Amino acid sequence: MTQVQNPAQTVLSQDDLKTLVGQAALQYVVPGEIVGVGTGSTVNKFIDALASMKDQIKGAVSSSVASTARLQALGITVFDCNEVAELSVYIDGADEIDPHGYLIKGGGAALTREKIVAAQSRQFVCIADDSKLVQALGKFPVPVEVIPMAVKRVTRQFAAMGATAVLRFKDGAPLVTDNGQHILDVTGLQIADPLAFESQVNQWPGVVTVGVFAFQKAQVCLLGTASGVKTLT
Ligand code: ABF
Repeated sequence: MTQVQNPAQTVLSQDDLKTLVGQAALQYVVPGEIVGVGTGSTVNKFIDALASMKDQIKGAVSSSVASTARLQALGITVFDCNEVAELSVYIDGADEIDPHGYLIKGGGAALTREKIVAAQSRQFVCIADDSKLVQALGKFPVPVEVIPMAVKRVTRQFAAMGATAVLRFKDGAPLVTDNGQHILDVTGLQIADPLAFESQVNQWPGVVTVGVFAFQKAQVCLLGTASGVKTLT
């Protein structure tokens, strides 16, 4: 674990911590290549920082309509995922991070495209403020992207394991993801084995993506803390 000091010990807000890690992630960007870019407020800080070196990269592959819009507004070329064989690095946030680099993601409803781009990248660098670090995953409701016609059945399957799945709403209607699906947020889970949990739920008919990133875990986690950026590998 390496740490960038905050010598002045200035009081840093959560937004400051996100800016710190967003800027720190630039060191993982390979000049001349295409960068995989996630979604969320912390990633937005990375995107804003990436603009400072946009002439040193070919462009980006984005994980959401929102990130695509932000990248393009800053003059960064966005490539379709199918145009790129492999990415050197994927930079993305998370809702929970455990000491092994296993993640809960999907609070921003972009989990499916995030997992696709993460899988297409050689290195996944997760950036977050230290409030996201947990010893065990599951306190944050696990997002699960589901085909609309399977919502009730998948809800019953989670109930059978003692968990509660709630359909995510936005503006008074069920949220529709960039892929046209719905999101269930699942509480009451004890995720002792993230790999096994992801495998199990992935197989349920109608499940598009589970918001547990165990098979696509982060190889590096940059955590924004009051004393600076801590690197977990
Ligand atoms: C995205 O970033 C989501 O998968 C995750 O839920 C979210 C975290 O957002 P924020 O950085 O705004 O806390 O990758």
